[in-house]
Amino acid sequence: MRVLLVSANREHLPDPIFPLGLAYVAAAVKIAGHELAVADLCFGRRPLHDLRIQVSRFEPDVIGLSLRNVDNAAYPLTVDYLALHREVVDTLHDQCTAPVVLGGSGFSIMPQAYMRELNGDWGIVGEGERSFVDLLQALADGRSPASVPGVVSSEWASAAVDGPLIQPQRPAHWAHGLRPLRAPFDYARYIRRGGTGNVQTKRGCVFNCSYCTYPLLEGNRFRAREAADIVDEIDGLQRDYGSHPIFFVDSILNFPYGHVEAICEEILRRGLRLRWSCYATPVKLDRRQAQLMSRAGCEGIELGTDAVDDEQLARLGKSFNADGAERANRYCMEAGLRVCQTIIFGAPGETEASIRATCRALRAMRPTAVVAMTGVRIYPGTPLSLSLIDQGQIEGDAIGLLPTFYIEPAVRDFLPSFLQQQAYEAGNWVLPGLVEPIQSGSQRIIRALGISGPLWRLFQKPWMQWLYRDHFKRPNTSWGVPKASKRVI
Ligand code: B12
Ligand code: SF4
Repeated sequence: MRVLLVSANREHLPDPIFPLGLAYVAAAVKIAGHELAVADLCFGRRPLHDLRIQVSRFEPDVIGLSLRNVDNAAYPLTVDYLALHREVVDTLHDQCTAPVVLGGSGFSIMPQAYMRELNGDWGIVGEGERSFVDLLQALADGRSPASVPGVVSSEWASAAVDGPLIQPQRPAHWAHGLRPLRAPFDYARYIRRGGTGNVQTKRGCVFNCSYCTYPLLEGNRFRAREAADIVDEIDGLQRDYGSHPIFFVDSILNFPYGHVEAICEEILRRGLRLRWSCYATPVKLDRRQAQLMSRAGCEGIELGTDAVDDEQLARLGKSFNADGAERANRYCMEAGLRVCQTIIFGAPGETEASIRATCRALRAMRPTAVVAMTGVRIYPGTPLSLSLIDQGQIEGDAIGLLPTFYIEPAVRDFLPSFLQQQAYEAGNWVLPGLVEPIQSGSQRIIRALGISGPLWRLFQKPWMQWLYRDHFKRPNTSWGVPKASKRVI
């Protein structure tokens, strides 16, 4: 079959992100023997025009459309990608009769809403490698793909909410014999513009943090690749595209204990000089782990701490306490790693006292940067949204594509200006949705100067703190930003 794979993501902040998931699907499609073309809408001034031309030239039998982001999950300056997604699907339907198959993380979080809203012909929830190839086979044989695990149909989407349960495919050895097919995309451009390449070493997360979608997307057990296979992939990337930093896209790289250690030891055994960064949890993060990561080229670690207050951590469903968070931060800093603390303010149960406690602790911890979210974006199926439905605070079908945030009523008025004051004083805080540290123009200049890697690392430089503080002189705080386009409960 002639298969066109389209990536709809045009977000360039914090960086343009190479469509790794679609590259995995592309690899599976190619191995299955289909004729393949890709359309990446990330760059280019007239993406829909270019897409139209490509569709009419290639004449696909089936189109796979990757929808990565629902919105930017930031409050109050929320960026919603639905209008773009709608335009892309309409363009595809106008241009040809090939069925459009929706997939990707954004789609998988709310498949029913997307199918209805975008008028997709088919959808695949979760991992696409096997399901998409099985769907292509069914279409080629003239069968309905409706019974393929993970596949949803337009009939399913229009049925009542409690339609048949979707069972995404989650093979244990998902990467066996499979490498993302980067060649048809412009990976080199992403490195130039985005600063980091991306590699996945395992799927899943065993934790159950109240607001988090990752276990829903990838399953709640870990399915890991062999260290040698991972390092082979990275080594190959450095040879093919020149030396460049890598971001490990795993939900958390440093858990279970032993996983990141094996990767680091393999990097050191081969004598590779790499630069990489990752998401990590404070759980079991000890001195040895931090030092090993540092020696193996880790230049920055984004610690999913969320709060530094015991009661608030318990309410968020975290598996560590404030002491654990402070210890993990200290071990990383002592090992020479740069640390970005990611924090969520305003989740259920938050009080002025817990906010102040977290801010005090962060001041004492002195991480390289802090990314602090105001409120929590609510997604279907998370422990948080289930409990809000249970308590009658929101209807189940109200949690969908309209960006909906929870901000604890007791701190709703106090939080934004307090956080801005903290950020102003600290000089190294990022408040997504409140005060952006960087605009796309400055981002392009920084990248053109050859600065690669996660941009939050720049906060170690006093000039960056000074520049960033300047933003507060004319805060964009947005208390007047469109209200109809989002909801707060
Ligand atoms: C790593 C990561 C980042 C890193 C990326 C670094 C890098 N260099 O790659 C950083 C920190 C920069 C980042 C930024 C953002 N991210 Co992010 N990120 C992730 C994360 C953890 C992993 C993404 C990934 O690469 N997965 C690995 C690949 C292989 O999986 P995949 O893309 O899902 O693809 C599989 C399936 O989805 C499916 N599939 C994909 N495409 C298609 C197409 C078809 C046709 C089919 C059939 C199937 C299919 O098959 C693939 C292979 O199995 C996810 C959460 C998660 N666990 O998924 C969030 C996630 C994707 N991010 C999200 C968001 C919101 C963002 C931001 C907008 C803001 C933010 N708050 O961080 C920005 C946007 C940046 C941009 N330019 O687009 C959301 C998107 C959904 C949503 N809620 O809107 C997610 C899901 C997290 C969440 N909150 O729920 N992110
Ligand atoms: S927040 Fe991190 S540790 Fe918690 S469930 Fe999500 S990915 Fe796992």
